Amino acid sequence: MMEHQYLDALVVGAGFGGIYQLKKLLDQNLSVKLIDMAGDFGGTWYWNQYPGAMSDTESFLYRYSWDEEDLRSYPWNRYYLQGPEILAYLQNVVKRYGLRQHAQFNTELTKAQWDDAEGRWTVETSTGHIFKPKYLVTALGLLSRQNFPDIPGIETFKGDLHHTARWPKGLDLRGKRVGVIGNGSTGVQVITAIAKEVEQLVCFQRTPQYSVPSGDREVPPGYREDLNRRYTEVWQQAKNSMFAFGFEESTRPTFSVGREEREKIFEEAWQKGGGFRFMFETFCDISYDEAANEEAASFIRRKIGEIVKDPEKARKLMPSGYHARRPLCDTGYYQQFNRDNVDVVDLKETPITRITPAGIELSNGHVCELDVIVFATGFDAVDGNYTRVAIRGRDGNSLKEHWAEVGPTSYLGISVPDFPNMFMILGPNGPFTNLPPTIETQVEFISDLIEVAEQGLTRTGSNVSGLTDGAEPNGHVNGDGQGEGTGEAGSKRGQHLALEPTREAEEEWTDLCDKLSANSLFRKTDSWIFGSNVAGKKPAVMFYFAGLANYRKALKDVLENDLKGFKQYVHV
Ligand code: FAD
Ligand code: NA7
Repeated sequence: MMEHQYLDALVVGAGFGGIYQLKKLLDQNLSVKLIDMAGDFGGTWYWNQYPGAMSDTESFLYRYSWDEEDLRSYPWNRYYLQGPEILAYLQNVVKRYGLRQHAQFNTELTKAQWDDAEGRWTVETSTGHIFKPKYLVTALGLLSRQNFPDIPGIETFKGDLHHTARWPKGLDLRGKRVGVIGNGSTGVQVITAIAKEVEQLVCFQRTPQYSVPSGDREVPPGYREDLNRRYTEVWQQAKNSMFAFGFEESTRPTFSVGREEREKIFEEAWQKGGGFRFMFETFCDISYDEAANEEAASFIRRKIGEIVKDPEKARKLMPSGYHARRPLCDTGYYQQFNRDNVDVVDLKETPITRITPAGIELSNGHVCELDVIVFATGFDAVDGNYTRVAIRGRDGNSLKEHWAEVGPTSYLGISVPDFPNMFMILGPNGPFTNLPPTIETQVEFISDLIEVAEQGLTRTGSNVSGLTDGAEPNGHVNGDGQGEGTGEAGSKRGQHLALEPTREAEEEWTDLCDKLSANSLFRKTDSWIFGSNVAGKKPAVMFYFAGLANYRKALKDVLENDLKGFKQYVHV
């Protein structure tokens, strides 16, 4: 059995969240290790290497804000970033800050247990390594655990079968008969990218989507220079907005303008591109007012009708109901259905009955013969990676058990009662936004909490408010890897605080999130956002719908008011 490795902090996950958290805690002179079950850094962008993978946040905001030199000089030249570019960007950050030496890959957290006597977590991994950190920061990703529907006969298929979130490098689809199940953001991207190269493409669609053009193109000359001049304000605006997508959300109700003006506003948004822009920069009430929503929805339906030439395909692709899922945008999705080699199957009319060795069999008996089946079926989002493994708190209960009745709950989307010094990045009931700015906000808050907890080393008493002046440096080994290794050298023993939220704080936050989304049409529409996309999963409120600016205020309020909502224990 391997010896236990004592650490100040263990960060799990090597995406946007884990990378920044690792850097921040190293900067705080703590001994830190990062693990990921992936083979390298990148998180989402390591796993999702399917053709067409692209961020639908514009390039200027799908990155970290804190490295000003990198912000202004790192090369990109289109309005949106392709998956491989984002992966390269993250790996460049890792290189720039020498983070690789602190990371261990192909290492999955399988179990974690809080030990009250030691004031540490015991973390077991798939490789047999056991870590004993004082702080466990989980950056497991909210769109990371695959949803792989269990379709009868799946194991009998003679061809290749791939989930988009586990795309094999270099898979060549040229000349193949390909079936894609799913048409969410991922399905739309992969379908658009492969339609022109495959022999035949059959899209198995359960629910038609509302998608608008992304507006992706090269940025014009002078764009970067202008942005570089304004970057400070650009981030300020984003962090003080609802969705942090880089535009002012509209305050204009849909019916405050006449029909002609409305049409003009939608048309301009369609031409400009961007799913969030179309929904939130045009009018303020599309996501909660039924009549306003129908105006936006019917505009998109008319566009689909104009684009798709075959009336039967157009009928199948036509969405009905609310436009109230995560807004999508594309680089020519509906246009692909004008190709003779691309068809769509409406799974509500003819459900899949089973997968056979030759392909996919429908309820009408027809078998679509295929060489490759692509599952673009999304994720067990938000809590999926947490309930999959056994993370057990003070009382021995797992997070899964803690969440069994009410659904995934937390205080601030970050911490959970009875799980001391465990901090989640993008945990349940965090803000629904462009994610890097929210991730940064959470990483910085978690780093502040850990700083406070560490000051317990040089202080007595558990009152954090008494710890703010004159704290001495804690003398931990710095982040260059020295002192890591087995034994206690990597994490100096002494007093530290264990921080966990009170049950009341968790309840209040949960109630707030419930109230904030009560009127949202998103909540009345099945999708991963409210946990209603996976068979057997109980729908639940999983996001804070008051936006990033309000969220940042709430976190500041906690820090300025003696860690309001947190209990503190001293551990020696
Ligand atoms: P991730 O990048 O998901 O990283 C989590 C890591 O944790 C993974 O590498 C995983 O292997 C690891 N992990 C999980 N469980 C364990 C375990 N038990 N042990 C060890 N390791 C574990 N967001 C936007 O804001 N804008 C976009 O345009 C956008 N586009 C997206 C497109 C796609 C195709 C997908 C899938 C997501 C997109 N997202 C987008 C969301 C995206 O996930 C976030 O923007 C961001 O990348 C999340 O970073 P993260 O570090 O929190 O998690
Ligand atoms: P999504 O948005 O959850 O889309 C998944 C798609 O897969 C969607 O069309 C689903 O249909 C379909 N699906 C799921 N299960 C099945 C089964 N059993 N049978 C047929 N079709 C199924 O995931 P994405 O990966 O596209 O996007 C997730 C987020 O990642 C996205 O919002 C971005 O933020 C990035 P449904 O619509 O549920 O009827």
